[in-house]
Amino acid sequence: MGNAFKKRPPVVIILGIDDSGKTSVLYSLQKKNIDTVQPTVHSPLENLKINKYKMMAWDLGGKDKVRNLWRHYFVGSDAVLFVIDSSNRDRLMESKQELAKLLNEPLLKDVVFMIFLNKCDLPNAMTQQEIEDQLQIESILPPPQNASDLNRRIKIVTTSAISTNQNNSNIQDSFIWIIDQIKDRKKNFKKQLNRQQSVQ
Ligand SMILES: Nc1nc2c(ncn2[C@@H]2O[C@H](COP(=O)(O)OP(=O)(O)O)[C@@H](O)[C@H]2O)c(=O)[nH]1
Ligand SMILES: [Mg+2]
Repeated sequence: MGNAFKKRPPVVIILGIDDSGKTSVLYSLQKKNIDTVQPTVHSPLENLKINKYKMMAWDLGGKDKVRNLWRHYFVGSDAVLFVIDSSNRDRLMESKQELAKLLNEPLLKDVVFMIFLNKCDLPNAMTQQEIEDQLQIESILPPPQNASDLNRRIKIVTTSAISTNQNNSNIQDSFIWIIDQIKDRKKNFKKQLNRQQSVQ
């Protein structure tokens, strides 16, 4: 009998405040795979194919009023892709606040976090260093409770959803990193489980 749960592709939720470029990032990724994906009308749940791997992505709304709906997607998600508009200095703190909430969310404690500093093609975009100085990720992470908290899987990259081959491969590589991290996490989890069972 097939195990539907085990076989399901990894799920990523794409979050971030409105206008950061969440949908554009997804589109840019799909354009790259135009030969392999079926033409689909955009829906909140998109099926992706990254190299040989299947993945599912929730592209959720980021307006203030609908952000409280994000939590309904936490259970069952393997990764969060958090998108920041690096050209918008006025709203960087708003992004930081939302990111801090997510990083402190117990249901997301073990998921992989990928942070896109998007729109890096714009001339007024802040550099990664500038943004990291303001985000101070270390300061918004909850205090670690155990070893795995110390090794949270978080990566920050600059991206542009404007279609060029270089941008596409950047975004593509980031998704491959997400998939690798999810696989690694599952492997560790299985190892732990085996260890616990052998002790009992
Ligand atoms: N220059 C530039 N514009 C972008 C980029 N990503 C998104 N945009 C623009 O930003 C606006 C918001 O993008 P959208 O994907 O709808 O954002 P969402 O609300 O987070 O889904 C649109 O006008 C996009 O064309 C980018 O990487 N570079
Ligand atoms: Mg959108």
